[in-house]
Amino acid sequence: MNYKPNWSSQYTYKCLLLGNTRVGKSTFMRLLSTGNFTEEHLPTKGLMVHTLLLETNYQPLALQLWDVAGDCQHGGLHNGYYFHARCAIIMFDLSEISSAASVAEWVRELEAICGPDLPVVICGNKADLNPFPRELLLRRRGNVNYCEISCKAAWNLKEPLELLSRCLLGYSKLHLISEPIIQPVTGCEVDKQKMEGRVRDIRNRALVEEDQKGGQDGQNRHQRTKAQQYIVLN
Ligand SMILES: Nc1nc2c(ncn2[C@@H]2O[C@H](COP(=O)(O)OP(=O)(O)OP(=O)(O)O)[C@@H](O)[C@H]2O)c(=O)[nH]1
Ligand SMILES: [Mg+2]
Repeated sequence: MNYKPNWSSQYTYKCLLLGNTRVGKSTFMRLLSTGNFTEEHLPTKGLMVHTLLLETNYQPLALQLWDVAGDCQHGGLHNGYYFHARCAIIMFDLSEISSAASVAEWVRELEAICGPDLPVVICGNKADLNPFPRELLLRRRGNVNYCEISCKAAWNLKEPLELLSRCLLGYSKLHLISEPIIQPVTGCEVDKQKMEGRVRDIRNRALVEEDQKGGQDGQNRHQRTKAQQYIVLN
């Protein structure tokens, strides 16, 4: 058979979708694959996989999303799911502080199995709800990116995919040139300007990696003290 797919399997990447239960992992995957938003929370049992084909200004690639139960009762994540992962989206709920507090734990678990160099996007979902304001603090590392989305308002859904594609293919100016047209739930919207400012602020306040190693100067000590007032995302 003379079948030639228009992307090479070399450019197919397994992408883990991680995060606590109810943060919206399956909603995100369902939206991207069917365009439908579901109000109900149907806990994922075990695993769902969906492959997204992405067109970029450089070359196409495929992200194979692995959506697993955030809750151990429904299967949880076994180490085997992590094998051969090439990147990950760690999702949390912007209106639920405890889901943000778990992000660092998800990062640690991921790194323990896949190593520290895996491209990761930390993604706050439900930007249409009341996001908790300034508690988020990110540790800046080369392979970790931060973004916020709303599945319900269909806002910014392409950014996590774009950030991962840039890391995976190594083009800093890469952007997606096509995306599924997804309608927001009627009446659900986000204040885009406000949200974009918020994300900029979180990115700007990120601690540089040296701070984690415990520098001795006064400024680092000051930053570490301040950091204790925040939820540190990774
Ligand atoms: N307001 C709002 N609700 C959302 C959004 N995204 C998802 N939800 C709701 O969040 C709930 C949980 O969504 P799921 O996608 O099932 O969560 P999950 O992370 O897959 O949960 P598990 O499978 O249990 O790990 C559902 O009731 C969704 O309707 C959003 O952007 N805004
Ligand atoms: Mg799910």
